[in-house]
Amino acid sequence: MIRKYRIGEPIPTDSVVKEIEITEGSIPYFSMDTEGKELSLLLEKNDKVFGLGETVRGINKRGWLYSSNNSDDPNHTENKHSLYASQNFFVVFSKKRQFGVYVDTPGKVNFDIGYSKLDKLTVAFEDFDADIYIVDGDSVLDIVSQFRQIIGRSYIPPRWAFGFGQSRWSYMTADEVREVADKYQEAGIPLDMIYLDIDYMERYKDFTVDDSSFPEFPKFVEEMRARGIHLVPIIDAGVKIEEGYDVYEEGVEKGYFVKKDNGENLVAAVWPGKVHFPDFLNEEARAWFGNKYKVLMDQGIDGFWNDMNEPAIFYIQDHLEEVFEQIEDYKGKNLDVQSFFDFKDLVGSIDNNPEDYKRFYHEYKGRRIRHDKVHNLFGYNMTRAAGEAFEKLSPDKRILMFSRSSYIGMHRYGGIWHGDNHSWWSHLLLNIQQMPAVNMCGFLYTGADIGGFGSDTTEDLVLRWTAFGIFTPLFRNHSARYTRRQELYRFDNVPVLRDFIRLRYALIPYLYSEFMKAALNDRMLFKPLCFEYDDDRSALVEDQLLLGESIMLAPVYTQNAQGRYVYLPEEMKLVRFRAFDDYDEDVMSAGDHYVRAELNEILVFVRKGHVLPLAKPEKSMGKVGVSDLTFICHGAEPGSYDLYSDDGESRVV
Ligand code: MIG
Repeated sequence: MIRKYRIGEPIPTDSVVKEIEITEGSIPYFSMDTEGKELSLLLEKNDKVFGLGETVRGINKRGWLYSSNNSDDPNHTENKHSLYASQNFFVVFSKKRQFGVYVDTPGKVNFDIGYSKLDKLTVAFEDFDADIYIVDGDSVLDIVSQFRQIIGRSYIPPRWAFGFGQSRWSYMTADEVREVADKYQEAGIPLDMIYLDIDYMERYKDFTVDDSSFPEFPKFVEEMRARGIHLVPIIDAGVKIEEGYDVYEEGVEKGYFVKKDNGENLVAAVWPGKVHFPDFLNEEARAWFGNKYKVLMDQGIDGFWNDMNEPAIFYIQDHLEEVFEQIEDYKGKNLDVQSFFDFKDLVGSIDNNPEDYKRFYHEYKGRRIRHDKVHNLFGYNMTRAAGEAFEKLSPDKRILMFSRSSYIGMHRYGGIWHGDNHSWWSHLLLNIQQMPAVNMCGFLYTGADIGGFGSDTTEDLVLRWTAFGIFTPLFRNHSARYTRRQELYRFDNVPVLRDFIRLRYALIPYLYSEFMKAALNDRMLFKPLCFEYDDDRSALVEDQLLLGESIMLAPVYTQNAQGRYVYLPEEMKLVRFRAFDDYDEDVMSAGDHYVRAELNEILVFVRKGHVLPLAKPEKSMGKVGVSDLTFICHGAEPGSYDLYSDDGESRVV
């Protein structure tokens, strides 16, 4: 049962697609403090709080302050409060009680979950306007499914997007991209996608291709397709200000860019230098921008990633000018310590400055609204622009789309990647822990940058991270320019990595079936153990996940480990994979076990009464079939597994 309560006059977000009548009266479970502008409830000792999507820290969110305030922050350390997303749904549960809460409001929301006081949960938001949905159900999974039903079906990518993808910020030329394809081919490692970062564009202009470094682009796209590889270009939120550039000129002429108080277009700076931001919240502007993807689709492109859409801002022109003026005051003066820090701050706080989000306005649903009030909807609506356009531009075939920034509702139009992580062991664990939380909020097609984006990676980290990554729907190795190169063929353990990637392809019948079943039935793909097992121990496990109906994962995520402790809530069959056709099996009893896992081994546990189908790996997704399967069974017959299969590209109605 879902009840909807309204506080004040919330700005609509279009995240909930089902009509639900407003219930009058006080919101269950919470007490409301109108003056302090917060809702609060007391947590009991055994209450757990799961959800909130892509956030820092563990699966159980108790013990920290999370702030929904979409931020371009490339350092996902545990002292942070905000990452790129606002996914305001969580579930409170223990054996005694369970309920879900969705806080639907487009501005900043603070979730204090046992931070100020260990046993208190408060939800606070500045303008006290929100729709609050309270979800009651028989179990956590039931609560999540009910919630997912009201927000609409999750985005379904083409089947090829379950292949492996290689990316790096700094593939500068078509030849460099060819080399990546060649090296993968020589190494015998399957590859379905190569991602193009901002360097493919002509001076970072959206929907352009640099003709000198990527000549005859349609031909190049075609050449790569013939080798089984989809090129997936990036699109940024900012549109370069440049005379003669059609996107800029049309946007200005039609008034589709966000505006300042005085009605002028806001001038900001990002990679292209000075830019305007399209007003994705304005329906007409959204349709216009969405249609631009056609320029690249006409050249054979069938997948994209949307970046910098928090929006990330290097500086705002007006702010920069203010800084230059103020800097004059410091000239020639003897700076004391305080004025030195003020001076430093003046310049240092110019990018992604929260105050700058108050300097521009949107035309949203017939009203002019200051950006900070709807900040968390920006990336969502950029991706919605693409998603809505794809339905018209490509009515028959699914298009790959995922975004960095998000809000619930965007899950209908695209997936997400988990942003700029680092090549740190702690971020492998974070990747594991974020998977169920984003699923709860409707995001199924997701994955993190395998091997880590920032900082220099290490071979063992790449091995362990790839060993987990083979299970995530979006499976992409990506890294930042100037960091150590981390394409898989560069490491000594190429044969091991080849076997890992081939195992991914062998798992496709299972992974795709489970993904499709989750999408079509509003279910989760990755679940914490306690969503299915109600013993007390399962509720404390933060580093193992159930994936689909048949298996449990226990990834190794620590440096120099040769195995790990694994908790089994019931008897399971351990499958220690070295390759799709090289593994040992061992039925293990419920309880705690130390399980060996060398760098070349991947642990999978098959649940009792379940089956894991395996295909023959192929060098790209197009060839992976669903006939000629082998089955790893644990107290079940092969025929009991419900395989989902379709052509993998037609839109699902
Ligand atoms: O300011 O396009 O998260 O994946 O490689 C950095 C360059 C901009 C941030 C993305 C990252 C991408 C990078 N971008």
